[in-house]
Amino acid sequence: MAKSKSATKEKKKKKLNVDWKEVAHLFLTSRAMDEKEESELVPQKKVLYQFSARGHELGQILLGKLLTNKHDAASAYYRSRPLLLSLGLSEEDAMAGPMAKSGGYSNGRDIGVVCNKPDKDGPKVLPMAGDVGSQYTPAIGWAQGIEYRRKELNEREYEGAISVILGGDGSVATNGFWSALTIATTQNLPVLFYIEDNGYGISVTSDFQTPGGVITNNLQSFKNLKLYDGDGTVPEESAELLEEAVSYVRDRKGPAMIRLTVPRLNGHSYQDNQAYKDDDLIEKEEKKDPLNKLKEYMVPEHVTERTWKNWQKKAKENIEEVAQAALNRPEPDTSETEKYVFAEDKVQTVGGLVVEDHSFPESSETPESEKQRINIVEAIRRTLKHELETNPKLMVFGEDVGQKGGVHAATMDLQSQFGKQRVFDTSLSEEGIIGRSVGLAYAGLMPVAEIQFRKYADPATEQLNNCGTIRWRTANRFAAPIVVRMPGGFAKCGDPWHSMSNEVFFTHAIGWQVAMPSNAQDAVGLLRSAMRSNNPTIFFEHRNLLDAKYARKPYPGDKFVVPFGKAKKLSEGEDITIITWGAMCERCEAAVEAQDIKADILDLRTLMPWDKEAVLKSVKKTNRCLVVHEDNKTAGFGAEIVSEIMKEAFMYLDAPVERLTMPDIPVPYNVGLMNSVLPTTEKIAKQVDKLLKF
Ligand SMILES: Cc1ncc(C[n+]2csc(CCOP(=O)(O)OP(=O)(O)O)c2C)c(N)n1
Repeated sequence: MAKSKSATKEKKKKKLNVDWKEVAHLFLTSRAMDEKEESELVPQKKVLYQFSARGHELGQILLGKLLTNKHDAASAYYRSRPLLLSLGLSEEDAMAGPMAKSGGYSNGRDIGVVCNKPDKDGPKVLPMAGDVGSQYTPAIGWAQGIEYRRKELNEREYEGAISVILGGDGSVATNGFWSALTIATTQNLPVLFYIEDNGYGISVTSDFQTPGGVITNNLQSFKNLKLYDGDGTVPEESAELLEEAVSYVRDRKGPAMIRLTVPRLNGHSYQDNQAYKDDDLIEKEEKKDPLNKLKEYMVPEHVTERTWKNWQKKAKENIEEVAQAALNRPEPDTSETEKYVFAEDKVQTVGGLVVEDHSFPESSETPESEKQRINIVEAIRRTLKHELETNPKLMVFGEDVGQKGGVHAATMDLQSQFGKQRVFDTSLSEEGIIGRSVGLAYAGLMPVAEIQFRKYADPATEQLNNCGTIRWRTANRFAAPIVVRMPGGFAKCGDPWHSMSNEVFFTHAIGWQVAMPSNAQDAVGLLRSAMRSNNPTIFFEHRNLLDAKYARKPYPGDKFVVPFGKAKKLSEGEDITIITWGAMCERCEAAVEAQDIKADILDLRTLMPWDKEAVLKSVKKTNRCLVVHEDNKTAGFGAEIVSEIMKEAFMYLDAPVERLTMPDIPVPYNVGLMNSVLPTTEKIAKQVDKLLKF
């Protein structure tokens, strides 16, 4: 049973292992930074976004000093700069970030307090994000990664490592918080939730975020969670509670949560004037300033008043110099702004297999065909199996993926062959599945996640979007190459839930590769490429193709890969170019066969990147083009293709480039309704005919 505990109630004082002088130095440094920004740099518009840490510093600094294992990681948020300083972030980087100067943790790409620390040989700070609550689930992935490397890969250096998540009292109302809490407590992961309760979100009080306003009270009955509660402004109390909480998690007693109350001495951000707080409250908060409490604790028992004043003066002088050095840094190079959306020449510091110098078995673009044809489900299963066999860092998971083998049977028997650490069920939280994948990838593993149906990736949208931008946001310091398998599209019938494709969403999201195989051979090659890639990939499994005769092909061998961005010609001809992918390939082929014409049918196979070169080459030859897709029309991926053709091949066209797609509605359930709106063979043939006669 979880138990809450306050250090003030402890009778016996523990001997603390704290270097208070260092804590004071870091505290004064952080405070001087905030003050410099608030009094000068923001008013002068040299810093455009400022989120003050004033009031929150003490606990963060103490926590940072407790993160001593090389494989510890913290997932923090915009008010966490004191933690980063405590973990050794350079003072100049800490000030240059908010100034959007070059270098540092994002090279001017991200708001300064949304930072990261990719220390190869020490504790890391995982890339922060602006979305409140999104910091939780990646940290869970890191924790699971620690345990996987420790237990499954027998890497002793992961012994005792922990994952820490920092969040405010507002963040406990988010999906990410609950998803992470569920995974941590059901899987008994080494995670410490560190809640900085300043009583407010922006202007909304804690009792709107959790009934009664105190999250640790409400979690008393949460199984497998140790709770600590205290005043984050009192030096000894904070230090003692934090030491206990960190040790509890390090000793593998289970996950824990510590809630420390702190005053928020500024508005939420610089722009927030706190008009929603009355003067009394503001005064009360000022009185709770942890800097005064630290001073009271240290002067005169540990140092003299004079020494303290001297430290304070020195910290201010130092920050003047640091700020000037940061201001002197050059502006970021505009010619590099588009770099690092995807992996480039320079390898990231943290995340993915490439960082681990992982070497894969040989690969080949030439299929070694067996005689027997297999369906896509079997193709996926065999490819997953082979990669699981040859890559101990690869794991496969999702809802019902374990014993059941997935609701589409693509992971059937994999758990019994590879064990529950490598092939496992997850809780019903897509945000949890994707966020956890991101953390696992940071930990140097290759997560292959299944989302049961495309539409059910919706709750994971925040994590998916953030995953795609990690490399760019951190200027190539971090990356999270993961594979997300997701079945979708129509099948025996349609419906708005299981049958959506909406692949265009992922092509528009930044940093994702998108694969949409139309047959078993390509499924093998693309999935293998994805699992060996240094970029995240959405791997779309079309439901109507999973067991379709059209999609059955011989297994192309364990080495077979299909590179991304290479279209496949399904038929050759001069009359017209038809561009398509997924389940529409079969229909386009049938439409052409039914007529006495010769067409280039291009199966794009991947939409990001897409084979523009092959498309333009073909259109320049045939002078006519039809794009066919199942996704709805407006701003569908066809619009992108057509726009490129118009720009690059306009002078070659003998007819307007047409699109045949679903109208802008969800896929209907009734088969008659569904067929009335899907591009069918007949509709494709008719459209081709129209273009040929133009
Ligand atoms: C998903 C999301 N919704 C809304 C916001 C806007 N927002 C930024 S901070 C904040 C309040 C966060 O409060 P809390 O978690 O208590 O942290 P604190 O700022 O008090 O330290 C809100 C609503 C956001 N950044 N992300």
